[in-house]
Order: sequence, then structure tokens, then C-alpha cells
Amino acid sequence: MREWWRGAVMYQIYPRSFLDTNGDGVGDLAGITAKLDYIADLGVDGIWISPFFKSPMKDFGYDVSDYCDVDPLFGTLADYDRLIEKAHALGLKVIIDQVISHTSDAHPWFTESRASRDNPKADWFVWANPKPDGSPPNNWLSIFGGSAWQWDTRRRQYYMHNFLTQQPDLNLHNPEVQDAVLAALEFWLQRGTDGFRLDTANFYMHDRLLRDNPAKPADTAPTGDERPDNPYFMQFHRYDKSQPENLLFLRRLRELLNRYPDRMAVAEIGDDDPIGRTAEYVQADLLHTAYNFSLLNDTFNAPHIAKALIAFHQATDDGWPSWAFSNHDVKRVVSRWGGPDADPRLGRMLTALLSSLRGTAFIYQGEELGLPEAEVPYDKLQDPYGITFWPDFKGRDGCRTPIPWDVEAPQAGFSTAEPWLPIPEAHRKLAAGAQAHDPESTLAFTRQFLRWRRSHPAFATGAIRFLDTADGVLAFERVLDGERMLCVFNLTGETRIWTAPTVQIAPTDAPGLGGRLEGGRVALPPYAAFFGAVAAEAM
Ligand code: TEU
Ligand code: CA
Repeated sequence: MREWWRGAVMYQIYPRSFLDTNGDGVGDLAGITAKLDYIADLGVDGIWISPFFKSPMKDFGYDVSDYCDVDPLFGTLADYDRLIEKAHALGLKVIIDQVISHTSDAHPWFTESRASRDNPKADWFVWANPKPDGSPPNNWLSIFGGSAWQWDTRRRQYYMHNFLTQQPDLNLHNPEVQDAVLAALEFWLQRGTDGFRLDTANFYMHDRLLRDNPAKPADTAPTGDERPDNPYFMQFHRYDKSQPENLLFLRRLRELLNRYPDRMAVAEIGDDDPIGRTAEYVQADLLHTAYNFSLLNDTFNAPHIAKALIAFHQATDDGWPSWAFSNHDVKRVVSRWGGPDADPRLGRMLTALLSSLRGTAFIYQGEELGLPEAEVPYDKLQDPYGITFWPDFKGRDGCRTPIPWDVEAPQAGFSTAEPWLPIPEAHRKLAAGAQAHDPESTLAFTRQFLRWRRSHPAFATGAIRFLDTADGVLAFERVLDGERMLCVFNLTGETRIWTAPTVQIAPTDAPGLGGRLEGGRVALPPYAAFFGAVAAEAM
């Protein structure tokens, strides 16, 4: 039996924006439970829920003040238990975010740690003395702007934060801290949680000598999620993350997971060397799988996608990657890769492409509806990252607006109150309820495609062999046992004719994306795809 997470299609839920059941304008756990039938109907294998733990919400839940409780805004532990029970009854796995690189500054551990230099938790966070002139100990920067060091008047020391000043970095070099966070993970494992998405999993450890990061030469090739306007991305992050001790800690984390049957962890790895670093974390005694930002950036072309997969598989023989085109941190993919007036066929093709790549696929809520990025005006912005860097970078609110469920209902059926972020008018007509009745819709396509995909095991665990990346066409085959599935995608808005290296291709009953077999050639209208069965001896 294959391990369930290999080649699974997972659906990411950003709980604030999924469905509000108590009329406060913010989505909640009961809202997720209410829509589990909808999710199961998509044909996905499970869900990843972004943080719903106790939090002052400075970073909308990625600042946790109690790892073992649900924030009242989202519900209760009993709501979580109900969610798990119903998900499992529907055959859906549930993985949850764990944000253990940092806590909220309101976490009692930090309150205690900052109280003095000699309390029992004094060393639970990353504290350092100022330089003789009073300035921070080194040149490390926060991704969200400014120095990574925040002065604390009581301890008369700096504490480190990779993100907001309200997200102090836990000192995971300290074995007591490791024990404490692993205990929190175990709390959720005991409640039946199937696994974890580990937030910023390569940020757990810092260089204990606090050495300065080197500056990047101006001509350094971009690697992933850089923002030219953000000084953070002008350094090599040699010392503030991705330290060797990180892997030792993750080995402990893996040992914990191994004590429970069928559990998994997927890491988020943001690094100067995205592919190499991701591969390093995905090992039999470390993490089951990991994703990086290679396919979450602006680069959209066939060679780039092929290169990311090939480089990963070259870096690790048996390591298992995960891929995402969208999430709660980046511009929604149809707008990112298709521009402001993206062709609706692009979204459908991308859903098919993502779930055809070798790896575990993460679909972000709304991707199944083909939602474009929302324009959120400055006065409605919520994301502190966006507020700091406006207008060069508009932040992450545009991908976090609430899901439209119903064309007619107030607030598109998301809530009875004014939602925490506005729902764009353009999203209303894409409401799930409307698309459900339209056989040509992105939602209908997603359901048909994922169902069809399930009946061909080569998509889940088959090897991948790239055939062509020229001229806007991405062609590869997935191979498992006797099955060879040819997958051809037209990444352009123009017609393409692709000549297959063999004529022994038979069409399949894949739900229509417009690609047709004509003689030995595959005719591809704009953003079309074609799936063909290859005779075993061919190619
Ligand atoms: O994101 C990490 C993050 O901000 C990356 O996009 C980062 O730019 C990259 O790793 C640097 O190479 C996670 C969460 O997904 C995000 O929502 C949180 O705000 C953040 O961690 C802090 O917890
Ligand atoms: Ca609510």
C-alpha cells in the first residue's frame, strides 16, 4: 500500500476566509466542518488548515500564544474534534500548521523569558547583548522589514525575530524548548491529526556565534520569493537559518511522528538554494516531504517547471517533493501567471498540471474556482507585511479574501456580517454555488479531473520523464508498472501543435481540456492539455 501522502492532492484552508458560521465576519472551524462534503467532493485526499491556535493575530495566527488551544475566534477544541471526526468519516486526512520557529510575544513562555536574564526560561528565546555602541549584535534582517533584533528595555538585551517584532524566535538549540514544542505536536497527534505543515522549518536554528550574513552581489541570480524592494533578500542567509543543528532537531520530530501510525510532516523551506535545501530536508529519517517557493514565484514557463522537478529528483533519489502554485502568502496563480485578465482556461489547465507533477500537490482554497487575485485598497489592508512595503509590494491580503459561496447571498454567502477583508465583485460571479451547476466551470473541471486522476495510479507515484519544454509546451510522462501516461500542456495563449516522439499514443477519457490527437500529433488550443496512453514499448 502506498503511503497516503505520496502523490496526494491536499486542499489548503485559510480558516479566517473559508466560511463564517457565527456572524463575526471571520471564518471558523465550524465553517470548515460545514464544508467538508464540498471538499471531499472535489476529489482531494485531505486538507491543510492554516493556524487556528490562540493568537493575538498580529500575523493572523502565525503568532501563536498557546500551542494547545483553539483561538475563541475560530471555536473550541471540541469543534476541532468534530472537524477531525467528520473529515475522517469522509476519508479526508487532516494536517495542521505548526509554527514553532517563533511564538507570539504574548506567549507565556516569552513573558517569562523577557522578565529577567536568569529566570528558568531566560534562554528559551534568542537573546543577545548589544554591540558596545548599543546597536544590534549583527546585520540579520527581518523578512517583514528592519533589523531582526528588537531591543527589550527590561533585560537590556535584544531578542531576535525573523518576522514581526511580535514573533520572537524560539531558541531551539535549547533541548527544553525542543521538548516543549514536541509535546505540543504530540497533543495534536493524540487528537487524531494526520500530520503537520511545518511553518518556516529551516528557520528553527540560528548560528550561535551570531555571525553577520554576507551581502549578495548585485548580479546574483534570483532564486525564488525575493522582493527587490526588500533588503532581506539582498543578503545570503548563511547564518540566520538553515543551520546543521536544524536537521538533528527534525530527526527528533520524525521519531515522534513515527510513534503514531500513518502520520506525516510537510516542511515549508525558504532558502537561497531552494531546491538543494528542500531535498536536504526530505529524507527517510527527517521529513516526509517539503515544498519551496520555486513554483510560487512569477516565473511561468515550461523549462522552469521541468528544471525544478529535475533538480529535486537529482538532489535526492528517493525524497518526495510537494508542489504548490498558490498559497496564503503569494499572489493567486491565475493573476500571477496570467495577468489581470487571465483566460479562465489557464486556471483549469494549471489545476491539471499541478496534480500531474510528481509529488504531493497543494491546492489553495479558491484555486478550484479559478479566483483571481483581489485588489485590496490601502485603507482595507490587514497584512502588516503589505502595510510596511506598500505600494511596491501590496502584501498578502489579495489572496486571503473570503471564499464566495453564493452569488445571490449577502457577502457572497461567506458571512452575515461585514467580512474581515472585502469580497471583490469579480469573485461573486465565480461563487462555488454558481459553478456547481455549470458543467463548463473551473469547479466542475476540478472535480472531474481529480476523480479521473485517482483512477490512474501513475499520477500518484509514477516516475516522471520530461519529453519537451520548447515553445511553451510542457510534455512529460508518468510511468508506473505497465501504465505510461503522456501529459502535454500548452502554457501559452496561442495554438500549438506538438509532435509526439511516437505514434503509439491512444487518447484517454480525461475530462476535456481541449487537446486532441490528430494523426501522430497533439493539437493544443490555448491553455489546453492532453492526456494520452502510451503503448508500453513506445517512447
Ligand atoms: O511564511 C514564511 C515566509 O514569509 C516566506 O514567504 C519567506 O518569505 C521565505 O521563507 C524566505 O525565504 C510563513 C507563513 O506561511 C506566513 O504566512 C507567515 O507570515 C510566516 O511564515 C511567519 O510565520
Ligand atoms: Ca466566525
